[in-house]
Amino acid sequence: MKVYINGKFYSEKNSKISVFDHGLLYGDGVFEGIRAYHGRVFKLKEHIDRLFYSAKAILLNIPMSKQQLMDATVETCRKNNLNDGYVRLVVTRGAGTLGLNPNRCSNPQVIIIADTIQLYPASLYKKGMEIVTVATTRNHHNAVNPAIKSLNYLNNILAKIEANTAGYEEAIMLNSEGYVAECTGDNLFIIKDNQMFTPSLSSGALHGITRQTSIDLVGELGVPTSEPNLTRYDLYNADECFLTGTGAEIVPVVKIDERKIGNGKPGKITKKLVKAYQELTKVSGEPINKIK
Ligand code: PXG
Repeated sequence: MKVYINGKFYSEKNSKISVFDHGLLYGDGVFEGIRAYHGRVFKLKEHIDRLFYSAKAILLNIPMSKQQLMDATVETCRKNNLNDGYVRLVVTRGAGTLGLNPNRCSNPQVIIIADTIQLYPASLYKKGMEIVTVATTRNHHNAVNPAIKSLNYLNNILAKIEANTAGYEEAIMLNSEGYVAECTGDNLFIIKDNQMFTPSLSSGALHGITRQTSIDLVGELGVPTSEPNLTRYDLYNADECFLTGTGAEIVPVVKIDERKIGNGKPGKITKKLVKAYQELTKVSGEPINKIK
């Protein structure tokens, strides 16, 4: 594997970052998780845009243009012969002194790793996932805004630990007002009476790229989406539920806090969306090898 760091490629063994990097010391930095399908980088522009928004929010200056970063991402896939897989883009605050002050950090580190990912077993997508609500509250937007895809994922990890210790793969996180925000690494959707609902960004959902794609694809099926405050009661009484994320893609949910959702099987619209999403990944994206 060849890893991109600041414009150069290194072997896995030689891919090294300073122990004084504030990305490590304080989780001070931002990242993106991107997929490649069939030799194309899926939704690359959207991911790069979001990375720059995250960086802006934490006053981190990415030392490259968007186009340069897109080119570097595609180049990293090419160098690794990655036709289908997962790209992790990381920008850290860079090495500094001990102490929080980001102004003492000089060089933001731009890292691109091209690898594979499988978050859940294939069987789970067929039979659907059972998930639970956990006690860990999603970050308040005045603390760390959930829109920022920062290197500090402890909020999500704590929720994931709660789910795992209870014997579940994924957790529903509520915001500080008790409304549904999202899962630890995925956005959440429900379908009720042929309408789709998902938590708004202001209720603590990440502006998920798979979320937006799902809203668009389900819209094409004639199902409108709205973003009201959602309570657990709304989830329990939904006809269908599913999660969306770059890593997990579209995951049907069949049980929430032991309440069966719909008939306890992946829903009709959910299954149509899974299919439409797979079709889209076949034809869309930035080609890794320009000559096709
Ligand atoms: N919410 C959170 C908190 C996320 O981290 C999503 C929603 C879905 O957003 P996208 O843009 O991916 O549709 C995410 C993204 C992993 C992993 O390693 C997690 C994500 C993406 C890729 C890999 O668990 N989460």
